[in-house]
Amino acid sequence: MKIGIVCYPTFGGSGVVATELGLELSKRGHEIHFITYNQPVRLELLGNNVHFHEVNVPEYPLFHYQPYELALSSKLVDMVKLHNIEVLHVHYAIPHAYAAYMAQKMLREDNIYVPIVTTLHGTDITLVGSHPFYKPAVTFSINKSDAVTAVSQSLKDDTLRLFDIKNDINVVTNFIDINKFNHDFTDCQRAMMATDDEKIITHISNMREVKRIPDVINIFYNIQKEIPAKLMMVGEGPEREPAERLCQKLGISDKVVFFGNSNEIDRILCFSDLFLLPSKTESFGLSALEAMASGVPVISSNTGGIPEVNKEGFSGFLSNVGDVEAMSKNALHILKSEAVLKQFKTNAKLQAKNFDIHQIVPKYEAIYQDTLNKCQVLN
Ligand code: GMT
Repeated sequence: MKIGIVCYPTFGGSGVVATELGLELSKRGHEIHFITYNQPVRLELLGNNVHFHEVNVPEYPLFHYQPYELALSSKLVDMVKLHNIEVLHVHYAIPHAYAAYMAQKMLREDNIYVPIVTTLHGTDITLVGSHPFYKPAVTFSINKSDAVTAVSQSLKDDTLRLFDIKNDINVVTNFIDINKFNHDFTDCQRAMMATDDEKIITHISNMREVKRIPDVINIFYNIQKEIPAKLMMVGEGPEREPAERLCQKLGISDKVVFFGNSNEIDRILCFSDLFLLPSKTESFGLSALEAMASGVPVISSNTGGIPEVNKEGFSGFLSNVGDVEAMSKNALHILKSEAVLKQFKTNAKLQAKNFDIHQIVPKYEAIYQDTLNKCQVLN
């Protein structure tokens, strides 16, 4: 199949999922066209089956807001015609599903019908999409998509609760290529980060308010009072600076490393002992899955789709949002005993295997084929 993928090309989870999906589909013989404003961060290899088409939005001083949706829908029309793209898979309702619908309408004028598959990732539903300013457009775009998927059952439930949805929503969970996280542990370079007796705690996110970064710091503060430990903070975002100030205030700056955005997540996870994800909400928690695939147990909140990923008492522990004390206690329970830590590491890896890419990607292929079959009736 010739598949157009529209996503946010940044370090967010939706862009990562879209990129990994495109790469795996290309390995399975499909021709993939990424259509977005930058080359996606994890898209290193372009080749015969993987193409990137940049959406340019010319700056025009008259416009207070530059019309990205317009540029995207025009680009989609051009690329579908030029490359005979058969299916458009848009990640994120805002504004991608909306722009794709306009492209579909324009193409229809030329008797081309290209189905739209929309994948909902979370923030497009729970945080931004349900805002009254966007809600009618998001509802419309979801209802007009030829197929809709959500990355967890929890996100599907939220979407049905928050919007007036007439379409079916398929749950197709996020996934992981387990093999990519099968490290050669001698190559971990752990010694660069901590001494042998120190435990390494890691948090990865785009450091927005929803990630509850002060909770991450406070949990670590409690941990390091009882055992030698270091904290790895990976990612960029508005909460990074306040977090650095909090570390100074608590007197733990020398134990906390702020990496910024990194393309070496697997290397960092390779030497980590525990992953913290105390988010206020999380449709899935891809970073937690990546940690688990690296054999890193997860201390998380019990919100949104996280309980579908992190299994209580098996791959880690889950607590109520904001319950720093419980999260600290659970973290110490895992970290204080080498035997317990070893068991949780093994379990984390086992749990991650339930989300192996080879089980999930065929589900998307089936959905594409289904929309194409329906299209043939229309054409
Ligand atoms: O919250 C993020 O880190 C970014 C955000 C995004 O839109 O890229 O992530 C959302 O999609 C990810 C991939 O499906 C999920 O793993 C995250 O849980 C989800 N974030 C939220 O729901 C807050």
